[in-house]
Amino acid sequence: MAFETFKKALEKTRKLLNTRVEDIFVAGRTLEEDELEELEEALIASDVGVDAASNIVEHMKSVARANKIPEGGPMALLRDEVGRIIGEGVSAKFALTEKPHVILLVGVNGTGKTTTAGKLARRIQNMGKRPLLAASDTFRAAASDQLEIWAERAGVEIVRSTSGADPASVAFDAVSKAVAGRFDAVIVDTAGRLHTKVNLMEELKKVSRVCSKKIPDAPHDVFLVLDATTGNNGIAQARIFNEAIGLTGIILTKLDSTAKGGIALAIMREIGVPVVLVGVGEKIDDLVDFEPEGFISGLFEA
Ligand SMILES: Nc1nc2c(ncn2[C@@H]2O[C@H](COP(=O)(O)OP(=O)(O)O)[C@@H](O)[C@H]2O)c(=O)[nH]1
Ligand SMILES: [Mg+2]
Repeated sequence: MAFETFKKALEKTRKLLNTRVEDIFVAGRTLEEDELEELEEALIASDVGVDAASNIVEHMKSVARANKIPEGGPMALLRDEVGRIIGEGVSAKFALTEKPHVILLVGVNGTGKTTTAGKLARRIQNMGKRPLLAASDTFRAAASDQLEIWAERAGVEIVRSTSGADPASVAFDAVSKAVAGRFDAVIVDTAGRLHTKVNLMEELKKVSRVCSKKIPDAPHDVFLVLDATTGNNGIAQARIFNEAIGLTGIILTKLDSTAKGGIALAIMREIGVPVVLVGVGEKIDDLVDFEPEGFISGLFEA
């Protein structure tokens, strides 16, 4: 089920890639230099990253030179190459390993952090576990209200404070409540931009530090919520957040509304942080596991 949903989310990317790849290889099984150059451009257009695109094409060239093109022709070869790149990369599955398992959601404004917090709460509940939401985006009252709506939808508890309160203190209260109340997970929603002079990264580090005051190895996960439609800018964001606070994974949102789904590959390859979950819509159940097999099928199969 999740596999199919995931594939469906890649529809736009697949259309872009397949149309171009079919045009390129219309001549049949030959692999000429200029065709490969066009393929490289098509891959770059789907945002797999310049580096991955050239790596894929270089490999295809050497296979073609050695006359080892598989039965399925250039398309099958391309699929194998993408599979190889994914196989070489990092991977991780979403799981709760501690009780409570503390999850920090970070990212710039509008990428889908609050929505993802709600979806994640539902998902954890579906696993038969009890999550607690923490509204650590305290700079706008509306941000906490928005999370509260998700808490109601998911039917889970929320810790929030008045607008302007210290984000770290909300996180601390939530982790404390989760320990005392034996919750299974805490999902901390944070701000993407601050309306104070405080640096966002410093603020996030403080939120993280405060969690560890209550539970030494918390937060157990720091997920960057990344908007897939931002393309290469997303890579820059991932790099900055990873260097500043250290990420355990990436949640790639809005995969349903972009033809740039190749970004998943670029992130794993260039940043070395696994894409763990994928947002495929605006509803509470629109969050699925990142599945490498589904990703490859999604890119190449109708
Ligand atoms: N199509 C689509 N929209 C999403 C997804 N995730 C979030 N959104 C939308 O993105 C917008 C910003 O989301 P929000 O959670 O407020 O972002 P935040 O500023 O990072 O907290 C909202 O309109 C969401 O409905 C997704 O996976 N797919
Ligand atoms: Mg938000």
